[in-house]
Amino acid sequence: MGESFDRRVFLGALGLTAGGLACAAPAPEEEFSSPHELPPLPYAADALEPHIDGRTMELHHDAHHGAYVRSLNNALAESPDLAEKPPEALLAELDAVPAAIRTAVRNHAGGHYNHSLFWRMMSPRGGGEPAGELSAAIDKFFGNADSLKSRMSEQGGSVFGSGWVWLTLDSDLTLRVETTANQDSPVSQGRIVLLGVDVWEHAYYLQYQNRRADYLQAFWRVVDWDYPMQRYADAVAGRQG
Ligand code: MN3
Repeated sequence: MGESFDRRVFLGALGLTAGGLACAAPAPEEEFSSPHELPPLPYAADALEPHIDGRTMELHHDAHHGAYVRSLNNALAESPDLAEKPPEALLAELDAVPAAIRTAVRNHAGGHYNHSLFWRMMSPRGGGEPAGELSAAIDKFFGNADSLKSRMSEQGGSVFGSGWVWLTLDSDLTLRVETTANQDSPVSQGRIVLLGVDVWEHAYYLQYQNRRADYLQAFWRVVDWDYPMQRYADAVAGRQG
């Protein structure tokens, strides 16, 4: 009886009933039992310094990307068939997602997918220039790698509010620079993502404050060209196969 009284006094001091506390604090295992998982960063959080600072990377990955994963799992909790699909499959067929959860899936599958790729587009050994087939395609569509970088930096700088700037590949192997708002992904437009830069303020504000252009320049110093080169080669091989 004493224990029960203490519990009531404790909950009362917090301004909560027992039911309220249960709602406010879900059991930890509930947060990690759903199908989508936060992938670890492929390098230490501070590995991209001085270009992108470790605290930004830590918050961006753990807090922001982590929240997209949790919210996606929550949105899909009542839809086991959809919950088994990888995020790119959900994004490619948003019309097949029930209207009641479509916006949540668009935002959170987009956030999960976009960030999962983004971490791998950067490396402590990054920078430099693209090579191989991708380099030839960039030259064909944009003139050279510098003009691609300029175009992406310019369009990334012009995104109003939150969004991304992308280098994408169409099914006819057209390369394109495009932007999306919020966490919308080019996958929903039928494109393959080769490269992308997150221009949400959370991606740079701690280090660069309002200087998005400086952050975009910093991205080119850590870009891992091997990633889009491999994706391009896979896409060309898949089209020929
Ligand atoms: Mn982000």
